[in-house]
Amino acid sequence: MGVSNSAVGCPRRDFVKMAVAFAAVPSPAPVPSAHGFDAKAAWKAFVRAYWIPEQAQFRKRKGDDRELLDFWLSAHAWDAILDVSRLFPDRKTKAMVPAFYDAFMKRHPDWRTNEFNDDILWWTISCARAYSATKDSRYLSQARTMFDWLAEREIDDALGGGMWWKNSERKSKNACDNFPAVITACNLHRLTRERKYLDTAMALYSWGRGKFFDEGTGAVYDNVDAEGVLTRWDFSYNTGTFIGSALRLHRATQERRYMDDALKAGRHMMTALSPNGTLRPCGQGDGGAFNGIGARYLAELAVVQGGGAFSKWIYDNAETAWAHRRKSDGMSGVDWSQTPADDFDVECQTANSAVTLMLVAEALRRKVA
Ligand code: 7K2
Repeated sequence: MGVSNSAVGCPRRDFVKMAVAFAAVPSPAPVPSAHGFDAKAAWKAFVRAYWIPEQAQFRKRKGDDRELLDFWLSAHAWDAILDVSRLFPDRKTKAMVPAFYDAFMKRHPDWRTNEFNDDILWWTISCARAYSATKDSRYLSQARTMFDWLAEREIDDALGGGMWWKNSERKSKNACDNFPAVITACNLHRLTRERKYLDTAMALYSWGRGKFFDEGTGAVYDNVDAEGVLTRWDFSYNTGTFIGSALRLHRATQERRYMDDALKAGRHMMTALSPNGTLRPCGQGDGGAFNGIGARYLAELAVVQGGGAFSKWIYDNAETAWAHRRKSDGMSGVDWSQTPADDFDVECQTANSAVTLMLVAEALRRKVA
């Protein structure tokens, strides 16, 4: 895939650029962008289809307000709100940041009652981002309290380290916990400068890399059970959070091995996971969110690489998804290279993945991660 190795030793200023991304956004771009996608229009269509203003939450399916978007999927929707409030700031979107959080907290006042540790971690990632964007201390405090709770009771020496998948049982340790935990810990380290977060991040990364990362192919496998048996599912979201983890540890330590890992995993996403160049569909349900997560972190890699194959992949995918939105409501579907049929129920998280792809492509175009 022709990714130049000369770009591996990434200059420090690029990471600084990433760190201050929320603060410094180049002036708004002309819309539609020169790149054949329109992230702002995609976002507006998404809000029209799924946002319930009276509840400040997203509906799961168009035209049906009985079911709201699930716990972990809401974190990714909030991430998109954070993207938009940075890229296209206006009063209405900025107000969505606290409104969505407050309404979610009403639905789920104590996250520790959720048995999925990964669900909590997606939210701690978003909370740390929201704090960077707004400086509202309750987001930081929530991220810390929840992460500290998980780190204290859900990481142990069984299987040599790592975090458990569920806080209600001890059956497996999964990539979808361990890399989001690294991302959260790195974010908290950057925000608090407390060394314990970096230590936790490095320990979890090293354990997770040893268990899940295939050094030959760049794949990031899914989980190990309590007996240590590896399940080799190969999902874009795990590759994505592995990349996000490696990039943050590279930024914190300047050790090149982390960047090498990120590059290898990034190439895997662009090749094996993208037959014909477009990220392979993962269905709806939980799978509907996977590719948005994958794209988010591949775009971070593209930003620090400053152009090249990763950027091209992001733009190509964004253009493909935009070109295959349907006329009736502007939604892209499960497969970014196929226009969804008018009677197909695109679930909120599936639509959000395509919107996220376009938002991170827009951020990349403006050179902010
Ligand atoms: O087996 C885990 C994970 O390792 C795997 O990648 C996915 C594949 O399935 C489960 S995680 C699924 C849960 C995530 N948190 C929210 C729950 O509602 C959801 O079942 O899909």
